[in-house]
Amino acid sequence: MSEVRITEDASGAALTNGRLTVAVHLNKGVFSIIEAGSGRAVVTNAATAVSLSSGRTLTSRGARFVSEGSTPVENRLGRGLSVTLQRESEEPEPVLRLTIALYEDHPFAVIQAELINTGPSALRVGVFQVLDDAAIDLGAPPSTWRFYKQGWQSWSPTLVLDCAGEDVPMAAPVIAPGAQPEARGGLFVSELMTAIFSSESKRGLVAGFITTADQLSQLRLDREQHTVTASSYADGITIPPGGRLSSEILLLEPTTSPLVSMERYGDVLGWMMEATPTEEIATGWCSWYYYWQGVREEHIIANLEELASRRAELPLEYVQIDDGYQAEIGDWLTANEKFSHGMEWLVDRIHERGFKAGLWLAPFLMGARSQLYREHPDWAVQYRPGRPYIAIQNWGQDCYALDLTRTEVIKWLGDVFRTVCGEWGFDYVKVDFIYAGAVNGIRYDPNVTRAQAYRRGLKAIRDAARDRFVLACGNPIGPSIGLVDGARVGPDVAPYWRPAASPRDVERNRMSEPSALNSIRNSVTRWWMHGRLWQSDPDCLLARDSETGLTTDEVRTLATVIAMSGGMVLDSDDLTLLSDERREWLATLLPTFGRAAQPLDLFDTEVPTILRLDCGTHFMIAVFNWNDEPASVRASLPAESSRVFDVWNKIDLAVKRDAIDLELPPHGCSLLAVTPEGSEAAAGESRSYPALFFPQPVI
Ligand code: 9PG
Repeated sequence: MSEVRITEDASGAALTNGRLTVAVHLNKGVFSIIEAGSGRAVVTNAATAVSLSSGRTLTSRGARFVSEGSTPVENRLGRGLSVTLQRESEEPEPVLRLTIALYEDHPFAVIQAELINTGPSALRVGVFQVLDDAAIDLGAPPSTWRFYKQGWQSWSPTLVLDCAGEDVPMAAPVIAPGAQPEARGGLFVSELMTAIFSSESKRGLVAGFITTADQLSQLRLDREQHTVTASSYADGITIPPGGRLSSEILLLEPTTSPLVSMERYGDVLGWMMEATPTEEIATGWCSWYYYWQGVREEHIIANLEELASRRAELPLEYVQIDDGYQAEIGDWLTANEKFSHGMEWLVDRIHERGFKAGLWLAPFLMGARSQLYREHPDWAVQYRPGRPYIAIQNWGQDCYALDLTRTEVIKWLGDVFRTVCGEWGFDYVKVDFIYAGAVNGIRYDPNVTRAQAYRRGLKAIRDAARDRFVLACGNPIGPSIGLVDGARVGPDVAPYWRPAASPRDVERNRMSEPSALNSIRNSVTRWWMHGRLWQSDPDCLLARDSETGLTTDEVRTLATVIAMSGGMVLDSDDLTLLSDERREWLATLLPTFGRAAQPLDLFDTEVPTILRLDCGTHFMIAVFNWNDEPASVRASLPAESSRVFDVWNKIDLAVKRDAIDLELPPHGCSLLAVTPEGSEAAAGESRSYPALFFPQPVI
């Protein structure tokens, strides 16, 4: 790649870095993005627009752009050049500007919209359409396109949809933000980012926001018009006279390697949001998926003792107490009668045994029955004036969303987490249902967006928890980046494969409900987040062979997905009841490798079937059968001539060339360690694999 250059004349401006060219058509108020090598215009006729709360919309399309010229830029993305365009207007209107930048070393363009209030009175801004109905050309019709639908929060389904079919509707406020378009044929919606790829032309586009602190964002594809719109929500905040407001920054990358481009997008998003994921992956035990809300302190102690007695075999770090210890939703500092010694006592027991202690809270929720709500009914976000906003109905009550624009609420959050981490000594907090901080309601301070309110709350937790591990759960993806150590990336796992009594035909509407399959889907499709935005939590392994609806093959599949996610490894069973064999399966995931496998067929299917991880000395390859019947599959192998070890069956499949034929049971998988023959790791007589990713040095 080379220096970024600009050429300008009366009708246009062209910015290029040798990879991409951004061509601006000044007299039409639109721009195009062209692959410099092939000359293909992937994005054309792209305008930028803004909608004011008054209902007025300003768009560059049809107006003219006036170029303010180019400016060298140097920031986290390196060196580049930007061009700023102003929408021309005869009327005394607010000024809409668009800045487009290319960088020397990157194959993408970044663009940002801005509104300047040049008038005498305040303006309220609804939403920026950073990209407004931009035409997409992938060299093949939209019926061949696939759309990566990125969910709004942890539990929201994330999957690749066939554009010949239809989108899957999502309901606010739990799994969708309160800004969903009317469902209609041919409209596809993704939160934060998307990737669109034609299975025929093998060309695509990654489009996503790379800043997320201030505005929620959304991408929409209109299959009938072949257009994409990228929205950045200002939520009606005010620009005073003379003031200005920017959208979040959008990245656009035409691509023929969508997995690589999505990983690069993740890198950039992490850099821009100053995410600093640690290499050390958290491991532990969690009470939820065995004891549920019935958990008692005796259960914690029994599992702690079991862990302590098997430390060598099961080197887990955290003992995490989930939902069920608290007096009420909101009354976090009062333990209920099942935890009669109190939480500080329990932390001491956990520490005494040499483990770290974790605690679940839902800190942005306030249960209708809680003392917190009785004392502070005014702390709830309002749905309509005088009506508290119900963020979820759970635990047999309405749970309201906390208003994080109130300073008293921020102070209370600080007090809670200083007590939990400082006084009680917890080393880890699982902050759950925190999308509640970003619901679309009326807050005390109307000049704070949903994203900003949410981040104020999360920042208060981050600051009070100091260096303790903060695991987000039920969290909006974008605005959490940079403030948490770990984040759940899927719906809850469960001791059954599909949502209870869910026949296949309604499955598509239930992809956010607890089930092993729903959890697995997101752990695989959100692989690119891990190690870039945070360490991902694929949710717990349920290794048990009794009190479960999961078959042997399903448990192995779950273990395989968790291992290949590279993310956190927590088990949630009564450890005292695990058979030797099932305990060994859990042990197989330790120590963690820490890197995520790529889903090679992401754009071919809704749940990828092939994961590949390059471990340096060898590849780990997982092949899945999501069908309800056995399947024969042929998996291709990376090296021309390879030694293949079947991890779960502990058998050497000897030397294979190019491909391997596998018989997979329903919902089962094969996990293979593949070593190029003749490589050092494959040399020698005997080999054994004590752990998945770290083959023993050859003896
Ligand atoms: C504790 C659990 C566990 C679990 C979390 C979360 O009603 N709902 O929509 C709903 C969604 C998720 C959920 C519970 C209810 O699970 O993901 O790990 O901590 O809370 O209550």
